[in-house]
Amino acid sequence: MTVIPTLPAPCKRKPATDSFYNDVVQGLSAPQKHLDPKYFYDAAGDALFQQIMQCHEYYLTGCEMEILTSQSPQIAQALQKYAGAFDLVELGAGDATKSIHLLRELLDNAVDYTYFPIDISANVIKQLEKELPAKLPHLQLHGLNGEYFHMLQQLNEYSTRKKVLLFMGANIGNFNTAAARSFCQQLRQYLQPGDLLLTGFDLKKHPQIILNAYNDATGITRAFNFNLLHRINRELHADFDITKFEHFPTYDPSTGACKSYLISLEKQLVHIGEDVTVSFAENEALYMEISQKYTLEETDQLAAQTGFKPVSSFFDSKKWFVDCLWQC
Ligand code: AVI
Repeated sequence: MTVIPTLPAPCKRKPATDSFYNDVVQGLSAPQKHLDPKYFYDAAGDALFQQIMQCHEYYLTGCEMEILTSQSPQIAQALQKYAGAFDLVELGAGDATKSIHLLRELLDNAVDYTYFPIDISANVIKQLEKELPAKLPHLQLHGLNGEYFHMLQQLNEYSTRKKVLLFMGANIGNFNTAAARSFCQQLRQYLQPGDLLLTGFDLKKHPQIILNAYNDATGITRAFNFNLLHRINRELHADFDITKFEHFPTYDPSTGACKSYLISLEKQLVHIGEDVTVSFAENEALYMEISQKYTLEETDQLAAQTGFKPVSSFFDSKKWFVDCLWQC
């Protein structure tokens, strides 16, 4: 006899295995309430981040783009000098709008390499596999859809070639300094002596310039932060009242920590599904994201602490941003 299990009635409570739900509940139950910024990037968050990158206050994208468009020949030369023959692996490849300049330069120099973009979004990888060959017909491309370390592990089983890892866009800034150290140490474990890492850092500069980048006049960064509350409302059946929170970016020039908060404008209760109630005091801060800024000396220290040796630095003309080349 076949027993057909009864399907449970649709339930407003999320299962305990849902990591989004668990992370949100855990973050909102902590003494310093926080949300994990990786959840910013749903479809609406992706679109808002695209708009942030177009904002004139958000200088980071333009600075790194300038480095890639004007210095790809020098970067390509350095990669060949320090690595010889290699494959190019990009963590969080996105649409490769910056790295395409380096990819093209390497192809123009007849460098034999395969490009392995890694991204958590299957859609991103699908798009890259569809669009890049049209732009770079001779490119050998193998997309990897999944979590960085898991994909690096798979790659190590598949290819024994030397690796050049790209981690662009100041993504490392979204870790606090301790987490950046442990991330680099972990990365190092998937690399061999002689492998290279090219990673972008936003540099310390006048505090107002940094603060404005996270507080654009048109309110796109504000909307980007609030989008996560909308997402929680929609996907986890919560009832955040957006009008009762204020976007509050901060920058501490002594530590280089640029942190964004949402401030509760009054004492209030927020429900998540039927089981969880979170209470906010008036003026309580919900910590959303860090975007850590560095000096070049601090990037050198980070390399030294995590098993890398800095071999070259590529700056934009204002020296606001640096792509550091480190070797294992
Ligand atoms: C993705 N990351 C490098 C951006 C940053 O600058 O920290 C995310 C961002 N958040 C607000 N504006 C941009």
